[in-house]
Amino acid sequence: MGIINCIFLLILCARANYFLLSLAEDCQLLTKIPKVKCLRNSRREGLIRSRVRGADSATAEILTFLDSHCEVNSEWLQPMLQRVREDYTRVVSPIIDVISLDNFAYLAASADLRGGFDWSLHFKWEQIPIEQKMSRTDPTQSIRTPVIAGGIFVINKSWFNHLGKYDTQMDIWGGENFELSFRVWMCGGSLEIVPCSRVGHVFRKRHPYDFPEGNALTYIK
Ligand SMILES: [Mn+2]
Repeated sequence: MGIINCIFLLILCARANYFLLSLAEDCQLLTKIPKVKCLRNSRREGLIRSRVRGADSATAEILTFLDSHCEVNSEWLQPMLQRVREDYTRVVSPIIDVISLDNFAYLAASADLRGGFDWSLHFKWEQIPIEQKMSRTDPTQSIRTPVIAGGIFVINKSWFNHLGKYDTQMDIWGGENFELSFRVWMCGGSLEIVPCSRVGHVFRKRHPYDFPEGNALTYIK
């Protein structure tokens, strides 16, 4: 825990008000855990504005964003921190393993994938090109990726601020990882997946909350 300065729990309030009232004491309970601070939105703000709020509150040099439905492995953070320490313009993510939605079984993901997207701006994993694969002599070497998945990544806080953080006019989630990825490349940084770092993530089949303006419109915005 020595490398972690503070853990911010962001409570996004994605549910209806009656649900919030029943959870009114959750912050009081969670902040009994060492280093945990709790930020609760008073109204629904979505992931993007909530994360900016968390980032603004953080005092550490490096930020790690992590979805709530994740399970980390031992020493998952150090390999990513090292890459960002060596070059603050690197934005790095782990290999994201799959936690089964049905029984929470932990399934290893392929280490030969990088981030991509289709023309409706949906994130998808793609095989790393054969030339890149052939040139990899060391399996611990980082994998350069055009875009990162939005849920889990590490970034230098000053670099995040320099890039303009997230566009807080965006609602809920959907396009923020592309926007940030494009800014990183356009501003001379780089994006990579660090294979020595693995984090499990529950990939959901549907969302346990609604998109008031509709899924597609929110993405495009
Ligand atoms: Mn997620």
